[in-house]
Amino acid sequence: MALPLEGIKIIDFTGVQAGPACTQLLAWFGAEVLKVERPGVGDVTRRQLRDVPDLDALYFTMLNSNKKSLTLNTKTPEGKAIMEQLIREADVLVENFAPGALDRMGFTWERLQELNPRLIFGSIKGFSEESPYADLKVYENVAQCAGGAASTTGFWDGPPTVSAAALGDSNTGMHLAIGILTALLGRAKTGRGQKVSVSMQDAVLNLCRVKLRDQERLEHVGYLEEYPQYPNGKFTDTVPRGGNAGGGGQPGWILKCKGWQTDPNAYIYFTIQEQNWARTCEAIGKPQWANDPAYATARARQPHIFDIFAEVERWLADKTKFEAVEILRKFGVPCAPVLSMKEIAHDPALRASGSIVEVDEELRGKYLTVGSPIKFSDFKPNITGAPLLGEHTDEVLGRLGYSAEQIAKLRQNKVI
Ligand code: CAO
Repeated sequence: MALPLEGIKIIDFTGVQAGPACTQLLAWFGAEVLKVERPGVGDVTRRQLRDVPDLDALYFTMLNSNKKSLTLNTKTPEGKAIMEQLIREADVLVENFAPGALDRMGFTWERLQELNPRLIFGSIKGFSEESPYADLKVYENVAQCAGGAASTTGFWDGPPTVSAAALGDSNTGMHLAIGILTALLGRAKTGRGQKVSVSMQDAVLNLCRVKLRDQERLEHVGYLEEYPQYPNGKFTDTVPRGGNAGGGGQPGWILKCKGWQTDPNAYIYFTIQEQNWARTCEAIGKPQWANDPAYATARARQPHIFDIFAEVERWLADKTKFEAVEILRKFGVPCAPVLSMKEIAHDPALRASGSIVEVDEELRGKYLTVGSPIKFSDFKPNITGAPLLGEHTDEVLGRLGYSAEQIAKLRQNKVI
C-alpha cells in the first residue's frame, strides 16, 4: 500500500537533532528524504558519542532512519549547480544551519523561490528573526533556558534545571513537521510554496504554556495554590520551580516505594484526583479520610498535602512500584511507575506498539531505535536503517544525468 507521503521529495539539509528529527518523521510516513552532507565529514552526529569505533554513532542512526545520503560540497560552483538541480525538482527543503549560513552559500529564500516557486522551505533557528538573540547558535539546553522550561523545572532551593526530554531539539523538529505538512496542504490549494520557520525558543515556550498561565495567575492573585509553596511558603513575582508538583488542578508527587534506598527509580507518580478522593482513601487504607473535614476537600488538604503524601509513602513502603500501581489502578488513581531507560528498552508493550523498534543493519548488527509515536489505522511505519555517508551519491547523480566519468571527476575534486 502506498504511504501517505509517497512521491514527496525532501532535501534534508539538516544536522544534529532538531532538523533530522523533523525529516525522519516525514520519511517514516513515506516521503523520499535525501540528506545532503559535507563530503568526508557528514552530519556531526555520525562521529559524536560513538559506541563502536569507526561506525556511525547511535546518535546519528536514531535520527536518520529511512533516509538516503548524498555527499555534496555546496560551496563549490559544481556543488551549487547540483543543489540547484535538486531544488528544482524537490517539494521541500529543510535546513537548521547557524543563522545566515544558507544565505552565505547563496541559497536565500528569494533565490529558492526563483529556482522553484512550489518549494516549501522549512527552517529551524534558535530564535525568531525578531529576537535580539537571532544571531546566536543554539543547542538543546540553550533553548530550554530561553524558552521558560529551565526556570520552571527543578526544586525551589536548587538552580534552574534542564529536562532530559529534547524540548529544544526533537520538539522543534515536530513543530516544523506540522508546519511543512500544513504548507503542503496550502500548496495544493494555491500552487505556491512558502517558508516555514520555527524557532527553538518558541517551540519550548509552546510546551511551557501552563507556566505562562501560572505567571498571569500569579500576577492576578499573588499565589499559586497547586504549588508546594502554597500556603506555607513565599511567592515572588515570578513562577517558582515546583519540584514534582502536578501542573494542573490535581496535586501529585513522586513517592518512594519498596527498595528506593538502593534503586534510584523505585518510585511512582501519585495523583490525587479530586473527583476520586473517596476511592483513593480506600486504596491507601485510609477510608476515614473520605469524610473527615480536614481531608475531604482539596482546599482542606492543601496546607498538609505533604503529610498526606508522607502517609501514602508509609503505605507504599512494602510494595514495589509495580505492585503499588496494580493496586491503585483498581481504584482509578492516576499513577504510573517511574520507569528507567533499561525498563523502557526491554518493555514488550513498547516493542509491540512499534514505539521502540529493533533494526538490523549490515555493519552495526541489531540496535534499538525509536519508532513512530503516531499510530495510523491504515499503515504502520516500517523503520529501516540510516544511510552510510554518501551511500546514495552515485544513484542520485546518475538520476540527475551525470555519467560515471563525470561522477568520478566530481569525487576527485572533492565536490562529492
Ligand atoms: N557543503 C559545504 N558547506 C557546508 C555544508 C555542505 N554540504 N554543510 C554545511 N556547511 C557549512 C555551512 O555553510 C557553514 O559554513 P559557514 O559558517 O562558512 O557559513 C558551516 O558548514 C557550519 O555550519 P553549521 O550551521 O553546522 O555551524 P556550527 O556547526 O558552527 O553550528 C549549530 C551548529 C547546530 C549550533 C547551528 O547550526 C545552529 O545554531 N543551528 C540552528 C539551531 C539548531 O538547529 N540547533 C541544533 C539543534 S540540535 O542540538
